[in-house]
Amino acid sequence: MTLANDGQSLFDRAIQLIRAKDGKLTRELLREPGGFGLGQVPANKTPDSVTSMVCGFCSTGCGLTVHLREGSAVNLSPTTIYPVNRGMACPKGWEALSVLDAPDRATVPLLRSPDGNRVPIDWNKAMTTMVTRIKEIQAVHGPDSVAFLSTGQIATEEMALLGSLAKFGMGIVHGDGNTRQCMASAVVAYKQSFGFDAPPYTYHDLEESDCIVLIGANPCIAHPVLWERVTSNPHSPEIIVIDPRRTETAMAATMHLPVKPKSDLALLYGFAHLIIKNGGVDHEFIKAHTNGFEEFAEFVKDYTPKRVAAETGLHIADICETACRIQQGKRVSFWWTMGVNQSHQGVKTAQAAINLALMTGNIGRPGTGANSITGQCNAMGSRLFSNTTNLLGGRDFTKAIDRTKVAGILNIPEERIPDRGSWAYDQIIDGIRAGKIKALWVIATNPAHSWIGQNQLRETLGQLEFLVVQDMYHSTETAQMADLLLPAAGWGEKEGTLINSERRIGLIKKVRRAPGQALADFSIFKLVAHYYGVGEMFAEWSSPEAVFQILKRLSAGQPCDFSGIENYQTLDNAGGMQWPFPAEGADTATERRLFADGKFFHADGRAKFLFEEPRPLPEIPGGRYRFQLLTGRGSAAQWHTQTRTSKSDVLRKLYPRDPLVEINPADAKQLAIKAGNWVVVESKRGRLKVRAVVTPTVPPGHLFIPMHDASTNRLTDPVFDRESRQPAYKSCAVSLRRAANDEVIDPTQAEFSTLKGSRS
Ligand SMILES: Nc1nc2c(c(=O)[nH]1)N[C@H]1C(S)=C(S)[C@@H](COP(=O)(O)OP(=O)(O)OC[C@H]3O[C@@H](n4cnc5c(=O)[nH]c(N)nc54)[C@H](O)[C@@H]3O)O[C@H]1N2
Ligand SMILES: Nc1nc2c(c(=O)[nH]1)N[C@H]1C(S)=C(S)[C@@H](COP(=O)(O)OP(=O)(O)OC[C@H]3O[C@@H](n4cnc5c(=O)[nH]c(N)nc54)[C@H](O)[C@@H]3O)O[C@H]1N2
Ligand code: SF4
Ligand SMILES: [Mo]
Repeated sequence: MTLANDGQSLFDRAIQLIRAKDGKLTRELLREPGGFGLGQVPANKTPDSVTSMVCGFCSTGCGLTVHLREGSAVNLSPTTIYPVNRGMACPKGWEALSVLDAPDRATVPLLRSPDGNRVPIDWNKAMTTMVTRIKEIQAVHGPDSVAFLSTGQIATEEMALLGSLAKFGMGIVHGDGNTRQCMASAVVAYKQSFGFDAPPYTYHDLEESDCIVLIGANPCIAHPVLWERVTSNPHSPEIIVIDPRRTETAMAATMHLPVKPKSDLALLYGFAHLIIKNGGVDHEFIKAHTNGFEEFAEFVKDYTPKRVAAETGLHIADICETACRIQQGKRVSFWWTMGVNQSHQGVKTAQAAINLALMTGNIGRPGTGANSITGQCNAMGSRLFSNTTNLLGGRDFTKAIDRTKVAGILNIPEERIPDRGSWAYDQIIDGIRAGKIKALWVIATNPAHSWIGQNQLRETLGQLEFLVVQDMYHSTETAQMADLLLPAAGWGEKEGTLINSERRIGLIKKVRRAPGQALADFSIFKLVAHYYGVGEMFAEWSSPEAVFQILKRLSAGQPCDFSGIENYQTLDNAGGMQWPFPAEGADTATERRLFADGKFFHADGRAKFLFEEPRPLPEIPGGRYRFQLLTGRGSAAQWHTQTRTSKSDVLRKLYPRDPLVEINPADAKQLAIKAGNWVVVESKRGRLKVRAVVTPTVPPGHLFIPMHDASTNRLTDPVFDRESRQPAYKSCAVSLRRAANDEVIDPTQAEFSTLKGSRS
């Protein structure tokens, strides 16, 4: 990286340290108060007590000790005894409090008046307006003309209340969430292969493996504390990174396979082929615990190293060497993130990783597993309790027995529970376009930045009769489009639980007052229930902790059973607890993995081998659009659409000031592009102007643009995995050229890029 920006060089230095394999420097960097210029207690604000809670950014779920003065947070430091992070945090965690103080916090409900201005109103008017408009629209167009988009970034208690209120209380049929953008492929893959959506690992597995295979994952940037756990592995593990880019993680690996984007499926089948051929299969495990291996073995016969090399662009020798290292490993773990899930064939690619773990018996033992790393702080809570695709507790809306069970637990009439799941996110958007959905309620997500194929999406949102946005900030791209904005409290200003990647349930607490009239999402949902006239139905849902008790009942008997966790205090004392934790016979170890007994969640207790032929890329680079565009996380200091992270002075210094594209030096030379030049990147759908970063980390013919700039998704191609309906953000065809002096690409790009005031 060669960016003329102080923040970037500091960040580079941080990354250099993170790369240090012995972990010592990393630990110092991440733990040292003041290591990032953070952590000092302001002189006039000496803390008088501390409390701890989990971080509200990523799914790692680090413990943070919050320093309080007169009950209000003045500072924080990573919790040294929390089993996840053991005293470490990344820059976002360190800065979690400062982003709460931003001047663009939403402090009062805002209603768009007929002249287009947004007018402050009180909560009574906000609720009356919301409920009246929604009821009017439902009366004219039917109950399913209203939909909601939820999130993986609020507490489980909140998302369960939202999903239950919307579906059982308000008769809304369609609701989805930003976890569709993120986790859907892993969810479907696990459900089909294991019988339940259950990431099987504990983070300790990163320290126990002798071979760690990372597929489409860049933990140095996206999960820095998990990377730190890798550096604490005492077994000198093989670290195999499969990523088209030579990422920070790839640089630290023992082996990097720069696959052609979306050719992972062929590669993983190729490994299976070689391992079978070379006798590396665990027949005993396969026979006792799986179905479908014979068919799978027959299927991968065609995936010879020669074919795989042709399809992946890798050398035959590297493919064979990697298969050999996987075969030789005694404790091999396979980890994947968005490079796998965000693909037109994400489910099958995830299952190809699962197949490798199953066929080599690398599951259920320390240091093994087919492990999807989740993204948002409560993606796992949303997978189980958002009540969107799945009925509460990982159940099925279409099964009468599941509906009866939930109706019984919640003491509601069974006919209140819809007998079908929601439309997926893209189907909801299509529904708006087709005029079927007239009102949308968006909670803690920012689709007007993060959704794929942005120009089309913005037009579609503009078609709505009524758009309600519930957010911490009034300035997000989506909030600015809202007819009604509901000001929400954020992390640190409310309580509840989050579930991290390793299934650990952790607490968040109220350590600050929310600004102005902003309310916890929980309180907003309770208000909506009251004004809608269904408050009685949620009488028992009186506080987050009361809802936790309901969630326990909903989880009982399910694979995610945590009915044995008594209450919040128990969670607090234990430093978070992993599911399962049933009322009877729970394993009380601090770090636990699934499938130690080889029993999976299908009725016959067996896991399935699932596979299909790779399908071609939906948009193949060529002609005018000869570059392949990859998108993803740009730095450890940036979070998604930057509504939070752009509000911290410290974090702003740690990432590049201007939006950027990474270009291979050979391509840059050919197009006479120099580092720092403004360039234009264009797809069939839109174009944008960004600064060139010339770096060999991207292969020739490829470009990488971080997702944090609002215009990135103007380029992306709205295609979806057929099974999971997850958007394929990580591949489309684009062109590249130098921008002419003072070239203005599109007047709206400025609007897209500067909304957050982050580039002053
Ligand atoms: N700092 C920071 N951390 C975050 C987030 C954030 O916004 N900022 N977001 C959180 C969330 S919600 C998520 S989901 C995670 C995402 O975490 P990651 O998935 O690790 O992050 P990405 O950068 O989106 O993608 C990972 C890698 O996939 C590679 N890739 C692209 N296409 C392919 C392909 O076809 N095959 C393979 N093998 N690799 C490919 C990209 O080059 C990229 O390096 O991060 C979480 N952590
Ligand atoms: N091109 C491209 N696009 C991508 C991706 C990619 O790799 N490439 N990755 C995708 C992935 S994996 C993800 S997860 C999505 C993320 O996409 P988004 O969910 O749209 O991104 P965030 O910026 O996290 O948006 C969260 C919103 O919730 C608000 N918020 C935070 N806390 C609270 C709270 O407690 N209550 C309320 N009411 N509001 C709150 C924030 O201010 C913010 O506006 O982006 C996706 N988009
Ligand atoms: S790694 Fe994730 S959970 Fe830990 S401090 Fe950073 S953002 Fe928070
Ligand atoms: Mo995500």
